[in-house]
Amino acid sequence: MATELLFLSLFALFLRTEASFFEVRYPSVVVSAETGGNLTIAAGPNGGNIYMTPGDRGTVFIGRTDMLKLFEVVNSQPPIWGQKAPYGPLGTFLGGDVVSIQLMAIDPEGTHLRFEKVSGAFPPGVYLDKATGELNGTAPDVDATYEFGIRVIDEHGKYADQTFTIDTRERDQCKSSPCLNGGTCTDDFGTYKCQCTTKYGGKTCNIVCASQTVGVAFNVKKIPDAQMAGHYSYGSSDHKAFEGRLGSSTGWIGEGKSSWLQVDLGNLRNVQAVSTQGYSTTYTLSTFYLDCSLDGNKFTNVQTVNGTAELFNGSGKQYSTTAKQVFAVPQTCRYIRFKPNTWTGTHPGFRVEIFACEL
Ligand SMILES: [Ca+2]
Ligand SMILES: [Ca+2]
Repeated sequence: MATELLFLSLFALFLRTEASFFEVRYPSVVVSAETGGNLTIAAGPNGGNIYMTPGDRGTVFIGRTDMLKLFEVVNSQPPIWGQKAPYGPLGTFLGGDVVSIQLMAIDPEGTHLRFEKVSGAFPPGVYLDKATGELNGTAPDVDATYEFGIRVIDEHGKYADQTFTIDTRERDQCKSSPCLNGGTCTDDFGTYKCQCTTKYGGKTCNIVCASQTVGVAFNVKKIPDAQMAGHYSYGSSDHKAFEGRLGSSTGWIGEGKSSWLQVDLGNLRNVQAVSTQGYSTTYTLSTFYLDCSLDGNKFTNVQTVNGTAELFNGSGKQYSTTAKQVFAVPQTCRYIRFKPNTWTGTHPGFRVEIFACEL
């Protein structure tokens, strides 16, 4: 021990005096420095080893490189996939099914793993959690096979790739018989379509069209003012077409039989009924015809089952009473014209609502 201290003291002395050369020889080790700055540590001639042993929480640096860390990285093994190799089918999912799959991999060194997609495509609606390796989402409603490559990477940058597949199958959305009231179901991708019988409409044929207002009425006004027009209005009167709304305090007044009040529904609809009220004791509606048009240009009259123009009833003298009239034959129309035929008082004056389903 005393000898070791002596050598260390000598070593320090050489450094303090900025020696350009020194050489320390001990029975089994040589430490030498040259003027050029090279330092040699050599084991002695008897096959000795050289050990560089850091403290419990220390390490060994060469330059700025942590050698223990470097060896850890060099020796680190890539992660190992737990799934079938080299091809991993992850399952078959019906459209709309919840997809929840944990990709399994381990690192022999036990470092934290992250996951990345390196090729292919996930099913639309399915996503990878890069931190946990979970695939989550909802299976698309199509018959398809999705193939994708996932790379699992450890904290040393070592990685392993694996290819997986997910199969999806289209679900029969008609299986639950969603169409009501005699409607016919057609399956589609992610949805279904109902072909409703005549009187019904809506996604599931749950709407009775003759009870479904389009919203002309004054307190609803789904039909904007600009979609109402009057022809041959009374004395070019102050009463505008848009006043002809059921429940309005005023109404639309026409000159006579050649006058009409038109409502543009904005799109084609399955029209099945109308309601009217008169305007006042002077301006009423007793009977009327209806014209229907797909394009606002060519109009045809709403007919009975016999093919003759159907004559509808208003409320006549009971002008404030609402008279509802259901068509004998439902019509597909965008434009509806109310054409007064008879009235009490001096002129036809009235307010309207229309009942229809969206097509
Ligand atoms: Ca590793
Ligand atoms: Ca389907």
